[in-house]
Amino acid sequence: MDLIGQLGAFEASAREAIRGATDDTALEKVRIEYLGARSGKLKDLQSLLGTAPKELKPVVGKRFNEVKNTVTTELDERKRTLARPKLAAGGLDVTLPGVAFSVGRRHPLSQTIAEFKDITGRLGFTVATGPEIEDEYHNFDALNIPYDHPARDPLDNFYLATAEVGTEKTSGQGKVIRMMRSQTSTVQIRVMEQTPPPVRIVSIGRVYRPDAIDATHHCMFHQMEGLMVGDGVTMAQLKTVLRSFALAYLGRDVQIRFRPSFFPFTEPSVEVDMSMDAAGTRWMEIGGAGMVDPNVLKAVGYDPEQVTGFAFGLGVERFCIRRHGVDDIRHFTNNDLRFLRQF
Ligand code: FA5
Repeated sequence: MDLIGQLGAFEASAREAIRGATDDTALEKVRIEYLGARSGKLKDLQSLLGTAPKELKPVVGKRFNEVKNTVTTELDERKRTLARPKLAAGGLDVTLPGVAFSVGRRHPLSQTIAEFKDITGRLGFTVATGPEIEDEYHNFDALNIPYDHPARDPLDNFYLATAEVGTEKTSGQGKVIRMMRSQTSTVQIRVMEQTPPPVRIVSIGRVYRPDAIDATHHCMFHQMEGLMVGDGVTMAQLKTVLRSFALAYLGRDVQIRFRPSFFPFTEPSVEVDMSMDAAGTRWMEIGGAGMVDPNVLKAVGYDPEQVTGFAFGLGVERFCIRRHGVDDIRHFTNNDLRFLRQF
């Protein structure tokens, strides 16, 4: 029999002997007979390895190691089995390994949203919600975005079928035009329509835009809207809230900067960036903000002479990207378990 055949025969016979050993002493005998360092059968086979033809040596060597490992593992397992307490017929062996159930975990964005609510809650903001299927009135008109504003371009929004519904507020030519909301600022309006001042809310949810998708842009993403209206609310408070929020979520090494900007529903307006490295050489935009425009306050029945307010809208994915070093926004929706299991 060639050496490979002999190794196979050794393996088969050792396994049978291991299975046949019914107590420790018998098993120890088997061990010495097959794996004993001085006169075991494996030792005899090992001494034959040198006689194998040169070209077969790697194959034979590999097979020798496999056989050795298999027999050693079986021997150890048998040893453990014999060491277990004997059971009464039909009894439960409490020493058997348990059945491991794989437990799911929350999506990284759901974890982020929960933390956002927690941090803003500590700053005194309560959570409000609004519909993802919106009407143009709440997405644009009430936010002081004129009918001919480029933000309403059909190429920049997901419009839905139109319908004339008598009781709802109409936009444009007397029709209720529905759309997937393009910003969570709609919720500002819905809250102010129903609540007298003061208000201090955040609203976190999905928004939809037919943007070109790349590492930092998606066509469906999340925003956190914030709104605080009351007597004497100031831009300084807005900046403090945004900076405190960003530091609480991202850590104290992050830098936040404000750039002058324009939104039809705030005046003055800013865009907010976060630093992406310690030196502040790379920045990423995280949101827009500003003091609520008096026209918006009037449209919801507030008196701009009595109250002022600030509002902000932050990109949730962008925060999560920085916190966890995620290199592409698409990971959040690819459903790749290798990514999701890291959170
Ligand atoms: C707005 O949506 C305004 N509603 C923000 C606002 C609210 C201003 C209240 C004033 C007062 P903007 O379009 O810049 O602004 O979007 C805000 C943030 O959403 C961006 O800074 C970015 O972080 C995120 N964002 C925008 N587009 C995308 C996209 N395609 N994919 C992922 N995140 C996006």
